Amino acid sequence: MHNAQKQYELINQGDEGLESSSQLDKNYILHLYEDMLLGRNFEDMCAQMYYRGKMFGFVHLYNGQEAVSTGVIKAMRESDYVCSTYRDHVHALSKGVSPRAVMAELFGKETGCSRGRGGSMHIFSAPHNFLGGFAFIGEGIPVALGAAFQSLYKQQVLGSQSDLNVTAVFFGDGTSNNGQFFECLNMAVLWKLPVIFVIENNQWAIGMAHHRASSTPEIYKKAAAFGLPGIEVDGMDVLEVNSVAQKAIARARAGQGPTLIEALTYRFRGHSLADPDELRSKQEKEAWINRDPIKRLKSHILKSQIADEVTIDDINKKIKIQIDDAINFALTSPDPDTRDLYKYIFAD
Ligand SMILES: Cc1ncc(C[n+]2csc(CCOP(=O)(O)OP(=O)(O)O)c2C)c(N)n1
Ligand SMILES: [Mg+2]
Repeated sequence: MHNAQKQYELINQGDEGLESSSQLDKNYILHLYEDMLLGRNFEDMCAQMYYRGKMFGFVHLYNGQEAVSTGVIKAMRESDYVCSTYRDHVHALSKGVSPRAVMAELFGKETGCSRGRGGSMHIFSAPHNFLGGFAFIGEGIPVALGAAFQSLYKQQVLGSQSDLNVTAVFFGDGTSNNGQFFECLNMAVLWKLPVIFVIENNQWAIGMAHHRASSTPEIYKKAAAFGLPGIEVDGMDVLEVNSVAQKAIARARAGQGPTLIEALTYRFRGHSLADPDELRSKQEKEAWINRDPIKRLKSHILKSQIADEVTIDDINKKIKIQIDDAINFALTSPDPDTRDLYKYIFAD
């Protein structure tokens, strides 16, 4: 996986999207496809398990938005940081947290990545530099700034010779109307922090249409007021997202400061599994579902003869095995011991 990433970093990138990807490493494209498929299948299984009563509280699924997680996070290194939202399962999977550890967390089991104490909205994994999982909107943005600041501090003040680590923070269109976003844009530019603001503009904040809630619905344009690059990208095209992310990451790593990426995307399910999803029109949903990022990449792979149906099918089978394994692991894992109720509340 890391090799495919390294190879890719060396390749000259075009930014015209799916059609221009012929020079991209084929294994890397299949790696992106596999990651998106893992996210989709994982979330579909979550829905099944939720309705069978295996999960508690709110569960927000990521179906439809996979190209954003995969495109950005697969362009990053293992040592880089990611901050997410309550729609966090798939970001964690892309960052390398195992499906077992995420599923067990959703089941509230001791083997979960947050020891079963967090649940769906609080996926966290220190070994993967995956900093959450936040229930409050916008909460991850200042945390991401802190992660980016410590990376710069290590280099500039403590004299570290290693490359700057980059932090990507994901959040929604609705969240971009929140004050923390603007404060953090200001500070990130002022201190040239190695951070990427990734706005997943899925057009809705629960039942509020984005164009009804924002003074300037084109969120990327707001970057200009703070002096950082603001880039709009087709969030249903993983190769385009990946190309834009590669450039933003290279810029951040070189100490040139932050970038704002607005990815235009759509969630294929309701806001959460408790949402009957009655406010969005059938036509709107269908138009976006027709642009399904996984189907698009699959047809590109076949059309460009990057791989054949057999290879695609093998990836499918591999993912299904992984998901079944995650479910069995979560089902058979122990609940936290009630005697450990106060464990992990304070640092040892
Ligand atoms: C500080 C805070 N205020 C309000 C809420 C309630 N809330 C939960 S999700 C949400 C909408 C967020 O929409 P968006 O940022 O577009 O993300 P999406 O759900 O579309 O991914 C709101 C207002 C919250 N979680 N936190
Ligand atoms: Mg939204």
